[in-house]
Amino acid sequence: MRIYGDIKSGNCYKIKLLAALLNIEHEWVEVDILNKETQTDAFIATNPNGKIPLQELDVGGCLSESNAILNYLAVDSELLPSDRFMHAQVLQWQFFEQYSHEPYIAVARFIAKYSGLPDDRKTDYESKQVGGHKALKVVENQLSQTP
Ligand SMILES: N[C@@H](CCC(=O)N[C@@H](CS)C(=O)NCC(=O)O)C(=O)O
Repeated sequence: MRIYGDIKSGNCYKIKLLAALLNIEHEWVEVDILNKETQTDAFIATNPNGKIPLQELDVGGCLSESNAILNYLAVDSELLPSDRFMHAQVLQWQFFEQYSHEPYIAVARFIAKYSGLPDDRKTDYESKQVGGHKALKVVENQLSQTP
């Protein structure tokens, strides 16, 4: 199994972390997004959305979207509950992460840490703060109840 990713990206790191926790053998192929390696014809042929992480399965086929990959890898492990409600709660947090956390915190981090907070992105960076803090408050609240 091959995983294409950038270890500095949260979406990719969580795949690497899960693979490590579950001792899943894989080949990690580092992809440079700043160098537009996700936008080549060869890459787009594997993921039309042109994004990492991307999993190339050893049984053939490719899977994109970090949380789809996490679910694929975690099936039948102690990290993915088989109980219906608990499984849905995992999905609930994963959808929350993609809709309410990642678009603010990951994007703000990208602008600041990858791009060096250039002047022409400062307004964009500032616009992510309210949503990011709201998401962190939700996470803090949950962690205070179920640490
Ligand atoms: N919803 C996707 C987001 C993937 C994503 O945004 N990947 C970024 C890196 S974190 C990327 O590939 N950016 C390069 C590009 O858009 O060309 C997921 O969870 O996998």
